[in-house]
Amino acid sequence: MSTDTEPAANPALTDPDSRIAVVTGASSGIGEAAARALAAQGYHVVVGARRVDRITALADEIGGTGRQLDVTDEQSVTDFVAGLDRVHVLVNNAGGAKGLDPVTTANFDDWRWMWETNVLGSLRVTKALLPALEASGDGLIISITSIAALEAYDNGAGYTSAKHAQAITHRTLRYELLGKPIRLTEIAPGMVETDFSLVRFDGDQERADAVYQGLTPLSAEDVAEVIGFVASRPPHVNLDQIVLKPRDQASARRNIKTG
Ligand code: 8X3
Repeated sequence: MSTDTEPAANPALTDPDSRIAVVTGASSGIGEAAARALAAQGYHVVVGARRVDRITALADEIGGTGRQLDVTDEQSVTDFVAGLDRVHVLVNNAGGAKGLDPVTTANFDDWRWMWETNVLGSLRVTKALLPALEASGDGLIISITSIAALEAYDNGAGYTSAKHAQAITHRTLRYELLGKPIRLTEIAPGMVETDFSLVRFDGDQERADAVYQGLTPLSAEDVAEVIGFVASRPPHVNLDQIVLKPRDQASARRNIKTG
């Protein structure tokens, strides 16, 4: 099924027997791999991202639904969730890092982008889908945070503060939704070789490649396998928080290259 301009047009979305998963930031990396993993488990996956050509191709490939999504735009989120009355799994994956500057020279545009995507973007999508997650009778919210949600490091405050805020919002929901049929899992990856560093370094391929040279990072598929595991647990099992790093990385700033 390709890009869906009539929100409820795909019968899988309203079929009471189908299990629906929603993945944000699905045009590449962890989001794309997660969409594939969930589709392989039989979910009808609704994939969202700004790059409509990418999500259309992915939706075609996995038999899902592709819808354009900009998580920083309220109207885009409203359009994205239209007709989604029952959702079993939401993977909040959209987000990322921009820049690696000390606080003293913080770039406000970079900070705004990181807070808009990671924090407010995840909040916006989650808020919009909470009724559908509850209506499914067995909802699951997976937030892809980062080890940057657990640590502070030099020059990383724009990203670490945004990831901490995203994670705290997620963890707060775990308390506030207690008693409702919605599980919450935070997945906090370390180094994953995707376009993460390319975005962080504004398209500087050489600088991005250097991050992963000399060690073996996680792949998007490594993280997606964990997402698939979480989504395949029975409804009474809540995996609260999962931290995964490459063997070669001990913390955000310590790996086999830095010692
Ligand atoms: C990114 C984690 O370790 O690459 O979310 O800085 S790390």
